[in-house]
Amino acid sequence: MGLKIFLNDKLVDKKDAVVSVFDHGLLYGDGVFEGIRSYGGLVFKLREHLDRLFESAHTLTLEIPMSKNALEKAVIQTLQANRLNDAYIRLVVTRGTGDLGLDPRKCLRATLFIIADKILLYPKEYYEKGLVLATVPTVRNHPEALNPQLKTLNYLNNILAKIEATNAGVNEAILLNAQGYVTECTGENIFYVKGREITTPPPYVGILKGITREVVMRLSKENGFSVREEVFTRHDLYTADEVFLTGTAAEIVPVVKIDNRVIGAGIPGKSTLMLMKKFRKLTPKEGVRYRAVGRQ
Ligand code: PXG
Repeated sequence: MGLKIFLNDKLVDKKDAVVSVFDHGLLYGDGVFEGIRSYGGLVFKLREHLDRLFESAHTLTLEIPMSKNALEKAVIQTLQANRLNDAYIRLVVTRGTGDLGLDPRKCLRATLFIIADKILLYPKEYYEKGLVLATVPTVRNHPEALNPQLKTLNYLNNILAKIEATNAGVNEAILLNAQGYVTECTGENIFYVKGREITTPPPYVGILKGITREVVMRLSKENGFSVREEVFTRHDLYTADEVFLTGTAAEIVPVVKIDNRVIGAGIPGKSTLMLMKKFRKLTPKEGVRYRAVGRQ
């Protein structure tokens, strides 16, 4: 049995899961998405992901053709149809099919699809040895141009940064904003640890308000750290005890080198390792449970 995709209002075979070349998601990147994970038959923070999806769509005046409750059911239906207990879920809503002009009013109905598949985990060595990062020339989108808080289908800002990181021979990019403050990586938020303080940039510098970021801020407080959301520069990262990234795909991943400066002892730090352990305990607990299905 092949992969089943939820398209608009029903499950279809992968080969039938196609959208029009006139879809404005494709023609203009006009749409929104979420990347979600399930762990042992529980969709981690599904409600928070749906809230963010609806908020991004609201600002784009994009009407999602389904209620939040119906969408929650559709996600679970897709997981069950594919017999997945641990999965990566991609939820996409586009403006829909229109004409060759960019006017969204020409698109009568949004296109919605849900892909659920086995997760492609980051290599184990990223967690054991830590990542090497570099700041890249591409500046993060200005919040008054395309606010990074909107999780839209227009990811070229991030893709350009990723290309630059690859060209520089490092694992991941750090994007600064137009003022030179640290924002985030291409698909992860950034944190640094100094003593008993953990700092991450505030949303107004121009970042996606990551759901993992929120969880990690809470976990840090619960474990005796003071957590600050403050603007900072690369210097603060270079001189930190520890640096780590957070995201749905990455979870928590240590960083050991930035722009050729060794961070702390040059190995994953003890606070990062502690948070990674606590986070992994939490993932099969906080979210929406569904009936786990057979073996995978
Ligand atoms: N910043 C950016 C720019 C992101 O795209 C995050 C931070 C972390 O947010 P969450 O809510 O996941 O903690 C993201 C998330 C993918 C993929 O397939 C990307 C993300 C999430 C899941 C999958 O590239 N980005």
